Amino acid sequence: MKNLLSYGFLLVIAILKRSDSETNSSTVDNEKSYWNKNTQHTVWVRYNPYLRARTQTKAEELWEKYSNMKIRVGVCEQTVKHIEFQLAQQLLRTEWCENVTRSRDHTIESLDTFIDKLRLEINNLTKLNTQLKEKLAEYKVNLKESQSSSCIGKLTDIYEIKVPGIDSFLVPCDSSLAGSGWTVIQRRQDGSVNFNRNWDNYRHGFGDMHGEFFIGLEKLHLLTKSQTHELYIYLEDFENEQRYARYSRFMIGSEETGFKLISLGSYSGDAGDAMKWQRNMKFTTFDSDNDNNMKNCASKWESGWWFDDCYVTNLNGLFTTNAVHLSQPGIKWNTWHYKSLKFVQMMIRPKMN
Ligand SMILES: [Ca+2]
Repeated sequence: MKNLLSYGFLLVIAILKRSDSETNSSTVDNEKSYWNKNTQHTVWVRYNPYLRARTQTKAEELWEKYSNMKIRVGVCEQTVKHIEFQLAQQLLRTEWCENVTRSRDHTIESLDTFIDKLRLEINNLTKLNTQLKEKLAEYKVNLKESQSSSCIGKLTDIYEIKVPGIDSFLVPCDSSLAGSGWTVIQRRQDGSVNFNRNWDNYRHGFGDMHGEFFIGLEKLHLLTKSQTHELYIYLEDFENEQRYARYSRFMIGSEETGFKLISLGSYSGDAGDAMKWQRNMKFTTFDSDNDNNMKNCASKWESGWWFDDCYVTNLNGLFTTNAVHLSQPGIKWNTWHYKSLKFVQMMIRPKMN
C-alpha cells in the first residue's frame, strides 16, 4: 500500500510537470485534453472508480477556476495597460498645459510691462497736450489782439485797426519791403503832399494812405504804448540805391511829453544809426518849438520832426530832387549821404518775442 501511494504521488507530479511544460505551448483545449487523459491513467485512480470520478470532477472544477482566473488576469492586465496608457497621455497633457501656462504667464508679464510703459507715455502726452492747448489758447488771444491792433497777418493793403484810447482807424499795411505785418506810419515818394504842417496836423495825421502821408503823433503814441513795437525805415535815393535802418524798441510819448521820441532800442541795418541823434527829442512844428536850437528848426527846415539842434536825419523834410549838400533842405539821412532821398517808408510792427 505504501508503495502504491508513492507511485501514485510520483505519477501526479509527473503529470503536473508535463502539464505545466505544455501549457505555455498548447492551446486551451489541448491542455484540458491532456489533463483528463493523464489523470485517468494514473494507476492509483484507475483502480478506484469512486476516487477516479471524484478526481475527475475536482480536476474539471479546478481547471474551470484556473481558466476563469486566467481570463480575469488577462482582463486585469489589459485594464492596467489601458490605465497606464491613459495616465501617460494625461501626464503629457499636463506637461503641455504647464508649458502653455508658463508661456502665457511670461506673455502676460511682458504685456503688463508694455502697458505700464504705454500708460507712462500716455500720461506724458496728456500733459504735453494740455500744455500745448494752453499755449495755443494764449497764442490765439495774443494773435487776436495783435491782429486787431496791427498789420500782422494782413497783406499789402489798407486795413482798419483798433488800439485802446482811440476809435478804430485805417492804416496801410506792407508785406513787400521787410517781411509781413508792418504798419506803415509815414511815406515819401513824390512830393505830392506838403509836410510843412502845424502841430494839430501832425497830431492827427495827414496825407493820402495810398501815397505820401503821416499817420499822426497821437496814434503813434497809442500804438507804441499798447505793446512793444520795432521800427523799420526803408530808404531809396535818386540813384535807386536802397538802405535800411531797423530799431528794436520804438516808442513815442504822449502829447504831454511833446510826443517825445522816448525809445529806439538797438540799431541794425546798412544806412547808419542816424535816428540816435533825435532820440529823447520832443516833436517840433513851426507853431510849437520844442527843439534845442535858438530858432525853430521846423521853420528852418520846412517840416515837423523830432529836432534836436536840428537833425542828422529828417524824413519829413522838403521833397526835392537837387539837394546834395548838408546845408540844403531835403529828405535826409546824413549817416548815409547828404543827398535828398526819393523814397522813404517808416513802418512799425509788434515785437514777436
Ligand atoms: Ca528852438
